[in-house]
Amino acid sequence: MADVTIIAGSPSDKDLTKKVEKLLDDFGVEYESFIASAHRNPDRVKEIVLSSKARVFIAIAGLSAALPGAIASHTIKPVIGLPKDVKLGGLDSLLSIAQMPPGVPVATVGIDNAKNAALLAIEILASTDGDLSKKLQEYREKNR
Ligand code: RP5
Repeated sequence: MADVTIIAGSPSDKDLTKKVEKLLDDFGVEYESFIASAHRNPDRVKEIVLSSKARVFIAIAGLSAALPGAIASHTIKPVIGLPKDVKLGGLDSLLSIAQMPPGVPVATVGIDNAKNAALLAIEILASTDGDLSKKLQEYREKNR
């Protein structure tokens, strides 16, 4: 069963999706990946979120980047937004993801920082998984 549900807003977000998947693979974390846009396929986004059994969502989006917030509107599970640089150096996407209305939070990582999106999801999972926690400690030590 997937512990992480990844949703990207467009096939053009594939580069970041692959980087997130690579790190989750390295840690042996199971995930499922979808492409669905908050603006182009809102019903599909809702369907994916409501049927997901994952414990955390990663949402990859550029431009107005409504996707992480749209996901958060349908779930109380943690949502990590990964802003993509499409225009304006990705600042549009970063601010859109960060500026959620009070009451519906979305976590965000740096622009194009797929590695941190995956690591933050892993940290959330590791808080209740001793083996994963150990792997994360080793990863940190290795990267000191
Ligand atoms: C966003 O618009 C997507 O997440 C993507 O980053 C950006 C451009 O989408 P395409 O026009 O390439 O489909 O919704």
